[in-house]
Amino acid sequence: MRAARTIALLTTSLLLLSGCSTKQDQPFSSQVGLQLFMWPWQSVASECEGLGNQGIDWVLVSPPQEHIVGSAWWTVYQPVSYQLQSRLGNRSDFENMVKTCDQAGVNVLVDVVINHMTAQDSGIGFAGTSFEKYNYPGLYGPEDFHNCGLTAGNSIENYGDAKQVQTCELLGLSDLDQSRPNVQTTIVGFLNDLLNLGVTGFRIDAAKHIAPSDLEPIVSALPEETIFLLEVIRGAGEPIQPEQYSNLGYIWEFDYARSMRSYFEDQLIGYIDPATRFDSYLPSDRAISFISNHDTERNSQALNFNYQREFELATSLMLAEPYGTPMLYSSYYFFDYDAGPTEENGLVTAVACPTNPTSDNSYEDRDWICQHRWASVEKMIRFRDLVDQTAVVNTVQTENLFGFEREGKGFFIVNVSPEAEETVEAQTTLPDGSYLDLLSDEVFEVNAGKITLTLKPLSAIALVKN
Ligand code: AAO
Repeated sequence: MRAARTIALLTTSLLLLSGCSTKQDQPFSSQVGLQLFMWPWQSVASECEGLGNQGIDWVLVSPPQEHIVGSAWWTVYQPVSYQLQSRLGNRSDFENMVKTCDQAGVNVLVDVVINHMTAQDSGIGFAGTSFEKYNYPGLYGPEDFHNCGLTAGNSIENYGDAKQVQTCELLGLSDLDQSRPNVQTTIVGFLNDLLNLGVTGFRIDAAKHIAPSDLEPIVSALPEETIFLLEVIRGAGEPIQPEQYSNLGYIWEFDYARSMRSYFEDQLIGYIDPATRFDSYLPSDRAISFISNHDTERNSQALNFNYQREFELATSLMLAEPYGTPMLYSSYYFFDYDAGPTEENGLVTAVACPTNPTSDNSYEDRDWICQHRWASVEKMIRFRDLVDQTAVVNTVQTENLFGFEREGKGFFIVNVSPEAEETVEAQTTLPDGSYLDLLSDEVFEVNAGKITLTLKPLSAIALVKN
């Protein structure tokens, strides 16, 4: 399998190069990623050293290609050309970011928009390229787009109709026909250009809207070690499901993020069945687990900055449990769906994180939140590393508490109630002795296979051997 070979290749070459073991030796599924939504390249570069020290293995950056002009964040999801010139920076900024991150041990994955181009009749893009909705000089002409003829405006109206989803226009965006060899070649050229600049892989935006048989030749044309993360949103009862794409890459499990919202915001953690919780999800080694992304942050399907403490605790739970490859999320505060980050002279201004970032901070419109800098994140990545490869045993569950032992190595437990403090006596196979809560630095004792844990409202404990 592609992923397995990637791991072997990476491991061998890194071991040869460094002569020692590094975090990058870990299989992709044991790594931790971070989406830095709308962060300009220079800011990502400045952040990478800290990220490497925190134990973050890869960052996912926003689409880098020339896009339509406008202040809404989503202009970057309407490509005009594949020149690397955007409100997030130019080609040399991008190249420098990839090099700097690489030196810090952080891989760069890039969000690429290859399903479609723009929804505008005509215009001039960010880098000055003139275009029409079905004509992008040097790239695509009218014959390269689907004309589904299934709906009045050629736009997707019904997600229950697979043909509409994969041949009509998503949100009125001109829909590339990836079954055409010249379209495949052009897309592969764009992706190879990014790989030559040193990126490790891609998020395929709107992958659900490209038939797997049309995506496969693109994936196959790229080097075997390329990482693909596919956006195939799970929709109940829809004919197109993530599983149809799982041989092509890793896929975000949207039901994971949705469940985290219901556990924390709606406090439904007491009602889950831990034994069957992941049964309807993608297999763990194909899944990206996440608490939110830039879409769910805006559409109420997931936790967001309005539930900061819950977001932080959900992130801790995600890092504590062995489901999927976790992707953290870092973003800016907003009131208006469309609001992009602040800009100067058409470029997104450098990210300024709060001086003391915690989940208790308050924000003004379009302040950067920098969720990944909350102290608990680094601590929970440490917990994750220390308990790596251990099974989940001795689950604890009450109406407000959910916890488990990572067999013989650690114990994690969270209280989702904003009001109730609760104490439990948990059974454990952790050897008797003292254990450190990485989150509070308090010490707990395991005695005769039992441990007493008191959790304040909205809090967690993450124990490892002291
Ligand atoms: C902007 C304007 C539009 C305008 C358009 C063109 O906002 O009003 O029509 O320009 O002028 C981003 C922004 C868009 C923006 C677009 C273009 O989000 O606002 O449009 O750039 O600039 C579907 C796709 C999924 C897609 C998602 C938004 O499957 O791929 O829609 N996400 C990606 C990006 C996203 C980006 C694009 C794609 C386009 O992450 O940021 O758009 O490049 C169901 C389906 C999903 C479907 C949603 C759409 O989900 O299953 O596949 O996602 O509907 O609403 C329950 C259901 C679940 C359902 C969900 C809906 O949970 O169980 O099935 O509710 O929330």
